[in-house]
Amino acid sequence: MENVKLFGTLPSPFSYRVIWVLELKGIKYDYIEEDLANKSSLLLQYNPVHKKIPVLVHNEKPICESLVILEYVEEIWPHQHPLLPKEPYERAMVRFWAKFADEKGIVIWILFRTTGEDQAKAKKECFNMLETLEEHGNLGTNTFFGGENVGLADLAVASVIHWLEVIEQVLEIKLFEGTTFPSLYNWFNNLKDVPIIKSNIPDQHQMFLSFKKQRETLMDSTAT
Ligand SMILES: N[C@@H](CCC(=O)N[C@@H](CS)C(=O)NCC(=O)O)C(=O)O
Repeated sequence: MENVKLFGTLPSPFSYRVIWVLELKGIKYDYIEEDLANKSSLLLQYNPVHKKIPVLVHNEKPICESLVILEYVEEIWPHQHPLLPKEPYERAMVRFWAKFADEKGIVIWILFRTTGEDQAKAKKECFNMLETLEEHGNLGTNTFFGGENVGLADLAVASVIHWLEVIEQVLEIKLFEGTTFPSLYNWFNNLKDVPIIKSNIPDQHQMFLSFKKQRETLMDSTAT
């Protein structure tokens, strides 16, 4: 009997990557909400290196780092909603875009935390990231990054784009627009229409209220 637990916080984009894969593959799991201001001894025990969520605990064995977790889940349950295409080159491409999202996606949090020149620089980097995904992601030909099914790269990129849209609202800016990035915009709408994603994606208005408060607190603390 499989025992699967997910330690996360909501609405962390990294937690959602794991929630989406477990839901897509139909794996039963218990979700444990962590308070990152007061981390549980279990979290510290399971992730002594980074002390971060998400952690997936499979039959008492912890796995850390969201992309590593996704690859692990794929290896353990390969037949239920495969996350990677069959052909090695296509698998490599999907991994390339997942890594790209992981490395470049961090810029949305820099955008969220900065003002002035630093924010202008982050905005430019964010625009460049979107432009690269638009130009090189092959989304004009494919519905999703790996072809016709939602896979590893889609989950990684969605955990940047969905959160970016909220950050844009808080900062009252607009970078991710359908007119500038038509293929990427279309891809995201297709992804949000996938029933499992649709019913497991955090509500952007709720996120907006919470992120707005966080931004105000941040600005107050840097002003003093
Ligand atoms: N690279 C990690 C990032 C995870 C991460 O940044 N988690 C944040 C919450 S969104 C965290 O646990 N922060 C707690 C801390 O830094 O102390 C992954 O992909 O899992």
